[in-house]
Amino acid sequence: MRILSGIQPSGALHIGNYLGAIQQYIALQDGNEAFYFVADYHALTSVRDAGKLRQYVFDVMVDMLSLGLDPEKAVLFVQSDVPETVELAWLLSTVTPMGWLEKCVSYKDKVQQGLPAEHGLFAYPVLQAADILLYDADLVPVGQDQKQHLEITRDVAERFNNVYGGKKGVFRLPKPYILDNVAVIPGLDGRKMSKSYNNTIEIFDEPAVIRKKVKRFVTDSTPVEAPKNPDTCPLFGLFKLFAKPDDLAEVERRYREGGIGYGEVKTRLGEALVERFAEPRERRAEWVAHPDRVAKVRAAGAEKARATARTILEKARAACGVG
Ligand code: AQP
Repeated sequence: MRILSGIQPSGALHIGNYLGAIQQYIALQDGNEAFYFVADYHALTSVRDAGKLRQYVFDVMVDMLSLGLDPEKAVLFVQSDVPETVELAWLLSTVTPMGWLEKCVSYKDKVQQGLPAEHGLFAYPVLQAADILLYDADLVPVGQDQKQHLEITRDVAERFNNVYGGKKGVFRLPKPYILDNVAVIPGLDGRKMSKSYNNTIEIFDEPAVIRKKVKRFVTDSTPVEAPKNPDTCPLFGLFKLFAKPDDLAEVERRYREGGIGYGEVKTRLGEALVERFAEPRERRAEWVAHPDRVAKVRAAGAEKARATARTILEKARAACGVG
């Protein structure tokens, strides 16, 4: 199967990105044809400093490599190394009704948060459709927040196929791959973990910072000795995703019986996070010390991605009569 997904270089990656997306990238790189990219064209909608953007692109490449994405198995590339993407975005734009974009929740949210109401932000789902359709993807691993955008990708592909595709169609219709237990990872304040809500725990923060941040996790005021419901507690929900089985069973039992305070759970979550990312942290230091190796991975990825992208773009150009 062909797998495709991307991550914006708009700041340090957080554990919502890891659980909601990168873990699935890692699982799917075996036995599939996987393409994973750093979405720098997309990040231009929020990052307005060239030096910062370049640094973030490097950081996300390094993060992906350190967390276990393997350039021998998956194509790792940077979106803007494949400029064919923006040409396809234009072709798709010409068949995308305004109404489809106007109903996008993500655009409305971002404008409400203070981002300027610019065309790039508004047309973001069309660029995303181009990212996906350009690689004939079957499956797109993402978090729940991307579900609506994926639906638009399918609608745009279908529309283009209907207008230009003849019997065979030009584009394959991709499916989202969203795992229920990690679809929406809560942040420190209980809302979706998100850079723009300032409620994130960064994967590669220093261990001391991770331990301290976890302490900010918002909980209710149930006293230590009172029973608590682990099924509805966001703190437990996160702990569950990182704890070792024995620790998990013990904490769950003490939740139900009473006798565990949120402070202890936060401490244990902090430790579990530090432990989980200890090895990737070491690998990360290696990659950062060798930017030439990162550049090599990037160049090789660009070449492979571009070769695939060109074929599909040519099909689309021929179908609509340009070029
Ligand atoms: N809290 C989350 N739970 C589950 N999945 C998540 N993802 C992001 N946050 C969560 C998934 O991570 C992938 C990459 O995300 P992105 O690059 O599109 O960044 P984002 O979704 O824009 O991340 P933020 O932190 O929420 O950034 P802002 O605040 O700028 O919008 C995607 O698959 C996403 O679903």
